[in-house]
Amino acid sequence: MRRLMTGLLNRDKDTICALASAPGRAGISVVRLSGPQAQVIAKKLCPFLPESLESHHIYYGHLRDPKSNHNVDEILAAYFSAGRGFTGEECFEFSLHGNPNLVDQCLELLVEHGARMAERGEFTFRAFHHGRIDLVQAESVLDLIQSESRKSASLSLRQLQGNLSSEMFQLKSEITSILAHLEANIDFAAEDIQVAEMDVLRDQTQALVSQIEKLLSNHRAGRILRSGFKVILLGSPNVGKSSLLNVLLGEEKAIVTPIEGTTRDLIEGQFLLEGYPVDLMDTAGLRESLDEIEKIGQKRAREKMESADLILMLIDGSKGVFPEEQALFESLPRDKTLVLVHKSDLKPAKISGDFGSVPSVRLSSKTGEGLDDLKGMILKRILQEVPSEDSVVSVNARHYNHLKRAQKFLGDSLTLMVNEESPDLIALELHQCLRQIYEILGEVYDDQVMDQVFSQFCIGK
Ligand SMILES: Nc1nc2c(ncn2[C@@H]2O[C@H](COP(=O)(O)OP(=O)(O)OP(=O)(O)O)[C@@H](O)[C@H]2O)c(=O)[nH]1
Ligand SMILES: [Mg+2]
Repeated sequence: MRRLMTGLLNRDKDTICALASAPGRAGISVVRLSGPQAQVIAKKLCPFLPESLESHHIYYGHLRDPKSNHNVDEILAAYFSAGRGFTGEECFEFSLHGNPNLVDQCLELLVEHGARMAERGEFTFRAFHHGRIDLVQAESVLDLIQSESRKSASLSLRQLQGNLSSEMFQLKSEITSILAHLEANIDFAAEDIQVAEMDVLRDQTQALVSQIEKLLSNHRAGRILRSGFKVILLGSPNVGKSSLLNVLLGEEKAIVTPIEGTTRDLIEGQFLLEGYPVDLMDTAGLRESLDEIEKIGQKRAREKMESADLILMLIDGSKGVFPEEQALFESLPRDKTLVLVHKSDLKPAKISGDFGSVPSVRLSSKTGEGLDDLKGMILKRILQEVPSEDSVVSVNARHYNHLKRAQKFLGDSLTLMVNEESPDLIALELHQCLRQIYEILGEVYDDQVMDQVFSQFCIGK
């Protein structure tokens, strides 16, 4: 079933090496070596290794250049036999003293004795290729490395342990079973033997449609845990958007001045709210402007508004609500908007705006008044999207697209079943659906997808 990936696969007979820990000076640095020649190469450079190695054992001694007999470093060598380490191949992890010069010498020796430098994600690609992990799990390795909060790390870890993969395997086996019954129907059609009642298959298909629907609904929650709940600050110039961004981020990220039109481009920062990542975006104040740059900034702000999870519309409470602000408010989606009556430390103007049922908070970036209320309201919105984080399955954009297609093929097959169309036609749709699941798991793939997934990794992973 698998198509070969031209780049990395053709070279999988090579033994590869790379620095696996962060570059630079550190307590220790870890160099990885993996591939068919790993043991031969390691034994040339580590005379302390015994003739017969035991998997998952750590050996201690000197890394030595066999040509000069010069000791390079005092190291620990962890050994993993073929099929038992991360890559599925024979593999070593050398712990050196954390000095880039030592690491360079070690890598040079490994290359000199038959290894080559690994490419981005090549260790993980090998783990995938040798069936140690599926593509969904490979992606979770990347997510785990890149996660910026504990919650997103724990989500990635659950995925690495296979929570989404097992859902996919279950879908795969159920669709395959429906197909088997259908195809038996086709084979025995001439003999007029009904293998499985069509209404049973129809109910099973319907249940699968709902199962996929449930997974799709995880997309948003997974995205929030992975890359943050997106909050955008909107409002007229000078209402204090940048000041609020700075207070929430706890740093002077955006420039604040009493001059209208200070912020012209998007300014973004992340903070954690009870451990949930919040992605906060400051925008150019919205007003009629002749300034080209400001106009572009305003256009960007409106575009970002579409993808935001929550819009915070600020007004200056000491000035009241201007007609253009009321008009801006009317153009916002009410279910994802909060109104912030800012600068509550100043003498309040009579608020003449009408915000209907949209909640509002009075607050001041200067004194901190109302900030906890605002945080509480944001958290409440997050919890509405992520009700029980332990049950969230991380459906990324790639999985989402395949699941959407799978759902469409299943839906089409269901319609054909209801209309009592021929089993051949129904089977055709189900095969297409199955293919989408295979693609999620990486059981069939095209090179471009593979390149896209693995090129995001760092070297040494
Ligand atoms: N009294 C008071 N002044 C504030 C408060 N927040 C901001 N300001 C002042 O309001 C002015 C404008 O603040 P900014 O944060 O630059 O406003 P902005 O909405 O980002 O403005 P633009 O970037 O021009 O759209 C500055 O002089 C701030 O010091 C507040 O809570 N209370
Ligand atoms: Mg600003």
